[in-house]
Amino acid sequence: MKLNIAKKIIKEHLVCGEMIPGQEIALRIDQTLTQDSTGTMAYLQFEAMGVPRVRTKKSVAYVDHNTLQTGFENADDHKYISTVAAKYGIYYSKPGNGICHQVHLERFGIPGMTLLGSDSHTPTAGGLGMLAIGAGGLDVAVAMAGGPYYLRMPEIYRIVLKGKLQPWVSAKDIILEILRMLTVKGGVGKIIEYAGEGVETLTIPERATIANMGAELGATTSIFPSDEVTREFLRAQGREEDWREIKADEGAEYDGGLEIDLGLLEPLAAKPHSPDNVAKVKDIGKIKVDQVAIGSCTNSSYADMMKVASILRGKRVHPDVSLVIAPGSRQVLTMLAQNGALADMVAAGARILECACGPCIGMGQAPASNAVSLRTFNRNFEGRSGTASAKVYLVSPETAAVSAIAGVLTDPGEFGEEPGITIPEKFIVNDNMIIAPGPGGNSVEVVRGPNIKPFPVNKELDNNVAGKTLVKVGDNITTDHIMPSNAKLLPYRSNIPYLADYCFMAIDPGFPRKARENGGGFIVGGVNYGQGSSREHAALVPLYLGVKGVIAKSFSRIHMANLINSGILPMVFDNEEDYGKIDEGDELVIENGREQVQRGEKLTVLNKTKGIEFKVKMPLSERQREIILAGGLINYTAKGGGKQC
Ligand code: MIC
Ligand code: SF4
Repeated sequence: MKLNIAKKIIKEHLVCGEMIPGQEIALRIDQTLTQDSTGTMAYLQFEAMGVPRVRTKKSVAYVDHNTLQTGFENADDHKYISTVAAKYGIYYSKPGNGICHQVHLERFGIPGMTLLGSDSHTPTAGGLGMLAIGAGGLDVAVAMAGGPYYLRMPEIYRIVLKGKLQPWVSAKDIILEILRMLTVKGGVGKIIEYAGEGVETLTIPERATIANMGAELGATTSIFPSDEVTREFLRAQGREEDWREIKADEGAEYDGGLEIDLGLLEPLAAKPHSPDNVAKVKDIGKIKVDQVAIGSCTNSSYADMMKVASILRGKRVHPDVSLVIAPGSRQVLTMLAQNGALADMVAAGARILECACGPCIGMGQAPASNAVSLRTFNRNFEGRSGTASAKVYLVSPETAAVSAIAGVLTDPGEFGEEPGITIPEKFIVNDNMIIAPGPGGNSVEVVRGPNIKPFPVNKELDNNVAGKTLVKVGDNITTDHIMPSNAKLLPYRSNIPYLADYCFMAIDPGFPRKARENGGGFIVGGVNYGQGSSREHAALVPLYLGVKGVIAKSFSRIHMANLINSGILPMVFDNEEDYGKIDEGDELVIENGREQVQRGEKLTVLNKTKGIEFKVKMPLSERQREIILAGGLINYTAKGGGKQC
């Protein structure tokens, strides 16, 4: 049988199930990654499993999100993660070493392997030909304990890249064009596989930029072939032995696809407040810019930074613009420092930030009120920058740097000739901020700070599931809406009771109070509910507040899995029109809910307030149904569940 790349890797890792789109499959996981804002919770859950040492080929714990340390909380969490890592055989990447996805690409990613990460941008490693998937922390904890990762077999969607990019057009513009075409829900249920002669013209960091923002399409993951370009990248990282060729068989089949002529693309920007709200930079016009932020796991590679430095060399950042730059890893920063590019940035007036997520997750650098902020990042959801009224545009590093000088949004083509940059044959490799695990075990004491609180665990599903509609929201609600993250809240990722007061803060600040007063209830949502981050806090916090179910028009993949893992019913309107028949405050009842779930058919929900009934679907596998009945994955596993298919 002729196989595409995704199916080749899935086949090699298939523990059970068949590669039929929509059917549940389970995959053996070779590597895991966590970052600190989801990692603390993932390791608490891993510890609860009582496994003496991780059973993956390699597990890495990064600290890159919560690095502000405005109080003891973050530093305590870092200590907790580093001691857990030492005890259980996990590599620990210290704060300052870089953003997890950039460092993983440089130092650990291996073509053909599977990677499960507690961060939605884990697919970045797809640029290297890895099958890299983002998941909730609990799923990653299970993988560390040696369990397989369950998912529905995605469709494999091929994007053929033809031709070559014009000067000043970059990988970011390719993925923005794809987002324009497919929208933020266009990738749901799909693995995006890249093919065509255009792929050979893209470096690994460029491929990684594209794979990274596949998360914004809602895709399960994105993957590129592993070819001579991949080999060169690994050689430059001193890891040529990790290379293996992976390409699709001639005549391999796909479930769908599209073609893009790279030569026709122009610099693009995603306008506020969605990554798919894309237009040509020149059509948006010369809007005044207040802030430019360059970095994040999307665009912080050596080449990206060198392009920026070359544009800034000998120039001055516009007096009205604050330009902040965060190189993606210490490797990148070291190389910029050694070749003088860092000095060019500083001389032009850039503010240099540490190698971390920083402003991308609202950890500092919140823009001024109503400010326009151009960012090379991947998400521009309303309020995510830390300033509710800010207008964030997502652009390429070239557009960002040129606009920082001009003070207005500018098509980089206006700057003149594109500066050529050369990529060194060898990158500077210094892994002394990565602590390899020793023998671990009882010789290591895990240090827990006072901010680490127990995580909530659900109880078995009741037969009568009833409660009020606590909130009714629209389409494309993100996990940033459900459980916001910013410099004030991120330190509390290991403290669910604290976070609970901020659930749905931007949409309905009264939500936590209503949930408490009513002893929990239901959430009603629109299309693509829970898109964005992998944070399981967007399920754990509602669980803590007593939420029993979410009824939506459709769900994003990771959030739906997190709801199931928490034992919260994820229900899909059988008839979308019924969405219009529920109002906030309506009393909903699922009579004999437990039996209905057991029967596995459509559930009947009674809207007692309006005196009407409607049907909802629960598109769950038998295993997922059992998890819901048990009250979440932890209970299911404790009760002897976790059967291997
Ligand atoms: C994000 O970009 O939203 C994050 C912060 O990296 C999240 C993880 C988190 O919420 O901790 C993600 O993408 O999964
Ligand atoms: Fe960090 Fe931003 Fe990437 Fe999330 S999207 S991992 S916050 S850099």
